[in-house]
Amino acid sequence: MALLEPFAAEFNLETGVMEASKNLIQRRLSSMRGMYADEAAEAALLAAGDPMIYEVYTSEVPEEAGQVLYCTTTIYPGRVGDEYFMTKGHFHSLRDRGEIYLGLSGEGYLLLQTEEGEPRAVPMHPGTAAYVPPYWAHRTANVGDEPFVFFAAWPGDSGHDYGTIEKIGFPQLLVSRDGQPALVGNPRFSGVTG
Ligand code: S6P
Ligand code: ZN
Repeated sequence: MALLEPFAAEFNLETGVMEASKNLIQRRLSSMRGMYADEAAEAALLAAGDPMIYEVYTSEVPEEAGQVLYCTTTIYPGRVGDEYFMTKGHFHSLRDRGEIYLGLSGEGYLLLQTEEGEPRAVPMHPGTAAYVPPYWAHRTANVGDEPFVFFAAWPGDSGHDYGTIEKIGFPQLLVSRDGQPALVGNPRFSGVTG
């Protein structure tokens, strides 16, 4: 493993913007087609201009064992039908790699599931350190009216498996009910992986 020079990155706690980052990932609704339950609402939003759902400023640390990768994620406020704007979500390719999230700004939820489809949900606020244990798929959603911003750090060799979530979804949907976040069963959840 190469000997890296120590360094520091500055980022904005309100917006999540990491000025020095050359790696900005932008996810519009069109890049996550089919992940929201309400297909008619998705089609209407796509026709109305394809909203930005979330942005990720990533570190430039090598993706290898022993390194610690980090990023900031900014999920914009909004819903597709009743369902709050959210990330795609993933398992780590190496399933026994965990992760730590730190809420910086706004209000959100961390949604998780095991490979057996056992769900969990953790509310996140500024100052919440939410732990993603090894083996749990994870996705975040913005349940407030402002951008939801959080910092994440995870092992450099984790890798990302998006395909499993694209195929099976999450067991629970996070929706707005009378203006409050509520978890409901996902009727399209296709269950256990494999
Ligand atoms: C990476 C970590 C986060 C997400 C980011 C976007 O392991 O969990 O940095 O990458 O929040 O979510 P997603 O599901 O599109 O990668
Ligand atoms: Zn992750």
